[in-house]
Amino acid sequence: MASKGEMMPDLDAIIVGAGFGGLYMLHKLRQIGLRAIIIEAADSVGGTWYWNRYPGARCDIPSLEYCYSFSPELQREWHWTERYAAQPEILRYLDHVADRFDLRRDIRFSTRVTAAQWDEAADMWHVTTDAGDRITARYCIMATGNLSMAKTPDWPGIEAFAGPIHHTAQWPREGVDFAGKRVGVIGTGSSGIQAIPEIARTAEQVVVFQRTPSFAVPASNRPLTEAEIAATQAEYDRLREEARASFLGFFGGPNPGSAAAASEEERQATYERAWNAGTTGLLQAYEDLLVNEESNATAAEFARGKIRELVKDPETARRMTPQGYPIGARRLCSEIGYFEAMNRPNVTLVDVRETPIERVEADGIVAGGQRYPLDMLVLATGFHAMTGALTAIDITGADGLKLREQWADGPRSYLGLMIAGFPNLFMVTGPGSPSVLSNVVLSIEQHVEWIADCLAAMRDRDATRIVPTDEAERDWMEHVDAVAQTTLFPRANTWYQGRTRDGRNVFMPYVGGVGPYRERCAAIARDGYTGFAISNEWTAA
Ligand code: N01
Repeated sequence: MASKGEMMPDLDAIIVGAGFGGLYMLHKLRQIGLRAIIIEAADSVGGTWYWNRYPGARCDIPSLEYCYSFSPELQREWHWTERYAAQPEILRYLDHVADRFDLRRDIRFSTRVTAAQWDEAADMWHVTTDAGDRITARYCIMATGNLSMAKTPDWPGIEAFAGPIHHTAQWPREGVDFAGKRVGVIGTGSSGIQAIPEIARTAEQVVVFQRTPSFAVPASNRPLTEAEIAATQAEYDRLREEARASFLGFFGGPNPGSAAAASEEERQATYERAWNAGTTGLLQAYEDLLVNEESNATAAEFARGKIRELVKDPETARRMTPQGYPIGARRLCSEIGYFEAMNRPNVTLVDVRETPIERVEADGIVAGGQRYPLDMLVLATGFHAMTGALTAIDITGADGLKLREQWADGPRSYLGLMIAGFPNLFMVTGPGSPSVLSNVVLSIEQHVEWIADCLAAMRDRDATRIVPTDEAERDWMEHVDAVAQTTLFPRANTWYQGRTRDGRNVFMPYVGGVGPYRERCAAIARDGYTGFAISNEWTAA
């Protein structure tokens, strides 16, 4: 390892990942005059929207909100065609962003970062890739996404399945032909619920293997009109500002008042309107739905009633009806024709809690003693969420500290931005920040701008190392947990939870609200980066 004076790093920063986070990070670092590159495993940009090409994939936050705000020109020139854009359109948008800001020349595609090692003597990271690169950089910025490491079940016999197996998050670029095929779909989270109706349209037969039924609301998707695009364009600045100050980072907020306090009649009318208002509608019907159990139960019962109305076979409806967890505590799914698809004669539901999957055979799955002949499997089984992409990289911080070990009892961070013991390593929307429980594009922009401001301040003061103190990290984690416990989120078993080695849950996103979180990050920076230790004594830690 080199000493500080001896060796300068190859680059100011290495950014890992070319999705929404990495692309803006690169643009921003260039703007402040830093030398940076992105290293990206895929052969093009897009991140989650590159990989998740399964049929039916689309955003569940309105397109006019689920896009960058940093460039007024970009915001003006891009015209979304649908209220909730489908994956190909979002990918086209990110391709356009990469071209418009000339980002590709600083992206190494088809290259996976395998290791990153902190060099304490030289204040830099040594980054290794599967292409054999060894690159040094002062800063390493993980824009690796919260949902990017696909999770694959390990049922006995799965390797012997003779037909194709497609994970929704690793969908083949050329698409998949389901015609004449008997398709087993495993998983009924957001991905499965979006994919199943599309697969059922052309497959000979679909067998859906469901473990936990999800609450799902109609997407109420439709083409955007010129008039509504113009109306949003005219108000964009105000709407964006309000979203930044809001709880979830959306345009508009929840209706004031408590569901529990409303009359039954008023509640039903409100829920009925909210049901058709798009994917964020129902949970915004009353402001206390995610904190008041009694209120939440009224919304959950309303959604259960909809399932009973929409799913014709009472036994299938019973199995599909979520019980035992608050609505919204697991990600509320957005559906287009999901419940109707379950009425089709070519679709069968298997409840794997009642009849567990025993094994996979060359041409089928055996569950609960029954054999389901299948030609193809679609795994909509989700992700090693929030931590998987980071722990997949062999990250070694100060004093040989391994991130995998540091996070063995769940992720720890200060503000979801940095980790004690890992100097100059930043995360874009890391665990401990609002991230997945917000409009994530808005949260990405906030992190990117905070990180860029921090690096500019470091450069201006000739500082070469920043790291959160153990104490600041501990206090932040206690706060993240305390806030989560005031909500209903921890009452569900979800990918929002990490696990300690002794089996306790660790709630990972920060649910204290986008607005208050932003305020706090801004104040910390303004006050000289409180809670951080910075080299050359420029610190208010
Ligand atoms: O993954 P999930 P996802 N045997 O983890 C089941 C975002 N997203 O890809 O719930 C049997 O939600 C698992 O069962 P259980 C969004 O934030 C957004 O669908 O663990 N079943 C569950 O049903 C979302 O929340 C959109 O009991 C197994 C399913 O597989 C997040 O990504 C679209 C199993 C996994 O559901 C993840 O969604 C898509 C096993 N061994 C995704 N293992 C939008 O709309 C897992 N399951 C924008």
